[in-house]
Amino acid sequence: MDGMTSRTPKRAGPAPRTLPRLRPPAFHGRLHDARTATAVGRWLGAAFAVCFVTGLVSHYLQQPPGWLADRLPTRPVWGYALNQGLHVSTGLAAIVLLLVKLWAVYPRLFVWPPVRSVRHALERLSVALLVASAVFEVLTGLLNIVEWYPWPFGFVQTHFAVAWVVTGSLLLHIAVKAPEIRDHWSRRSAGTRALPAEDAVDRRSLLLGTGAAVGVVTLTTVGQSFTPLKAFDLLAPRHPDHGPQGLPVNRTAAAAGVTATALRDWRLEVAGPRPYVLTLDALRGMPQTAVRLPIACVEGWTVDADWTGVRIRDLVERAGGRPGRDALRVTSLEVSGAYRVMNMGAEYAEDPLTLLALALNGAPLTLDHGSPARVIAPNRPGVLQTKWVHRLEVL
Ligand SMILES: Nc1nc2c(c(=O)[nH]1)N[C@H]1C(S)=C(S)[C@@H](COP(=O)(O)O)O[C@H]1N2
Ligand SMILES: [Mo]
Repeated sequence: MDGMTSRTPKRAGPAPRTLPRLRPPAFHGRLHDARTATAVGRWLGAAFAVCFVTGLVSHYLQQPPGWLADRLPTRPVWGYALNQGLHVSTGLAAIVLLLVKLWAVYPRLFVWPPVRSVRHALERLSVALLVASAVFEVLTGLLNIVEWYPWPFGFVQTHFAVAWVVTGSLLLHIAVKAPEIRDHWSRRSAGTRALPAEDAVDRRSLLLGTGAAVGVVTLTTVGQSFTPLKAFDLLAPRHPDHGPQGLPVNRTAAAAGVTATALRDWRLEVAGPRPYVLTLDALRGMPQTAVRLPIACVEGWTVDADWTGVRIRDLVERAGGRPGRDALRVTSLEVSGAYRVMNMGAEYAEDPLTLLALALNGAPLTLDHGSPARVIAPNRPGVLQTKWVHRLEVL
C-alpha cells in the first residue's frame, strides 16, 4: 500500500520525465482477418505459381542447360507467346492481389509482444522474407516491361534468383499457416473459428472489388499479347500495331549503335567446314521462303508477322554443316549489348520455319527491325530473334 501511495504523486506531477509506455496501435477496421487473408491468398498463390512456372520455361528456353540445348521444342510456334502473355498478365494481376493481401494482414505487423518465442520469431522472419521478395519480384517485373532499370544489378539473373526465394518462402508460409488456411478456405469451413457473420457481406464486396480491379488491369493490358483484345490495350507499354512495319521495336538501331553507313558494305559471313561470304544480292538470289510467325518478346507483347528470307538450314548445309546435328552461333553488327551474340540449338537451325529474314510484312526490313537480315525462329523468345545479323558460325 505504501509503495503505491508513494508513486501516485510522481504520476500526477506536472512534467513526467519517463517515456510514455510503448503501446501497440489498435486496429478497429474489419476484414483484417484470416478469412480475407486466405481468400485473397489463394488467388495470389495461384498467380505466383503461374508466374513461377512460366518464368522457368522462359528462362530455360533462353538459357538451356547443355543437355537440353538441342532438344527444345520448336512447336507450337506460338508457345512462347502464350507463355510470356501468361507470365506478364499473371504478374500484373499479382500486383493488385498483393496490395489487397498486404492490406488485409498489415495489422499483424504490430502484434505485441513482437516476439513470443523462437518459433514465432522464425515465422515472422519468413513472412518478412516472403513480403520483401514478392514486392521486389513484381516491382522489378513491372519496371522491366516498361524497360526502366533504375538499379545497379542485372535484371534477368536477379529476377530469376529472387523467384526461387519467393517460391521457397511461399511454400514455407503455406506450410506454417496450413491449419488457418484449412479453417478459412471457404465461408463454410470456418468451423469453431467462425468469424462475425455480419462481416461476410463486406468481405464479399472487398473480394468482388479485388476481382474487378484484376479484371480491369488484365483487360487493359492483355491486348499486347492477345491481339483479339488489342482494342482495349490502354495501359500496356506496347500496342501490337504501334511501330514501323506494323510491329513494335524493342531495341532501336540507334540504341544498338547500328547506322545505315555501317551497313553499306554489309556481307554475310558463314563459317563452317566450307566457309563462304554472301552479298545481300546473292542472298536475295537464293530460294526464298515465306513464313508467318510471331515475335514474342519476353516482356509480354507479341505480334504475328509475315517474314520472307532464306532458310537457316540451307545456309548451314551450304557451309558443310549437318542439319539437326550442328548448332549455330549468330553474331549481330550491334556494337555491344547482351544479345549481340546468340547461340541457336540444332533443333532451331534445322527447322524449316527458321529464317534469316530479309523482309517483313511484304517490305525489306527497316533499320529498326534488323536490316538487312535478322533471325526469326518458331517458339523462341524475342531476345533471341537477333537483328542486324552479319555472321553465322556452324558449331
Ligand atoms: N542484335 C539484337 N537483336 C535483337 C535485340 C537486341 O537487343 N539486339 N532485341 C531483341 C528483342 S528483346 C526483341 S523483342 C526483338 C524485337 O524485334 P523487333 O524490334 O523487330 O520487333 O528483337 C530482338 N533482337
Ligand atoms: Mo524482347
